Amino acid sequence: MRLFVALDLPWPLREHLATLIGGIPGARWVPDDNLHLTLRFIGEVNAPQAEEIDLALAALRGRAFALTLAGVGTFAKGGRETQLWAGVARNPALDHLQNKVETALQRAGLEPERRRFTPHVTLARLDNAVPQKIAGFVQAHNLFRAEPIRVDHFTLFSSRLGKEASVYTAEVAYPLSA
Ligand code: 3AM
Repeated sequence: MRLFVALDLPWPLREHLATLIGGIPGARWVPDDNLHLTLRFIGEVNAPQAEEIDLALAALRGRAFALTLAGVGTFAKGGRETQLWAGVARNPALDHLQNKVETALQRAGLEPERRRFTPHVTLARLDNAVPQKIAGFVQAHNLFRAEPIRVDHFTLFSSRLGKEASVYTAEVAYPLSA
């Protein structure tokens, strides 16, 4: 199965994010149900590995914290913008949790993640979008700032690649203490 660790987002926040959607022809917008903040992509694993991963994540002790989504931006590959996202206001508690997840996953036998953690919520994939439209969107929504949410758990998701959008299933939620 294909796994990743993420924060799910409460419905009112997903609803708020959904109001940003639109105005970029050719963008593939993420369905509201799929909006999440990835802590660590894992990829394909077999059942024994999945079990190890679950055990390691269940042993992680972390504290609940507040999180605010703020700003929008893009990731680019080979000089082309590929991904449009909502950003996260500076959040040492989130970085700390991500670090703990990374450590737990290495304990479960995964190779270290080489890429730096850049917290974001993907809003759209931009395969065929016109750069001026993307720039316009970023300018228009630069001051986006959501209500803070309380993060009191993180989640192991499985992902099935669908034709239109991937189908994400929350497999296990791991509580963070108050
Ligand atoms: O949270 P976002 O949307 O940035 O792009 C995938 C998504 O990221 C990413 O994992 C998240 C949950 O599916 N992803 C998919 N395949 C990946 C890979 N091979 C990957 N990240 C890194 N390497």
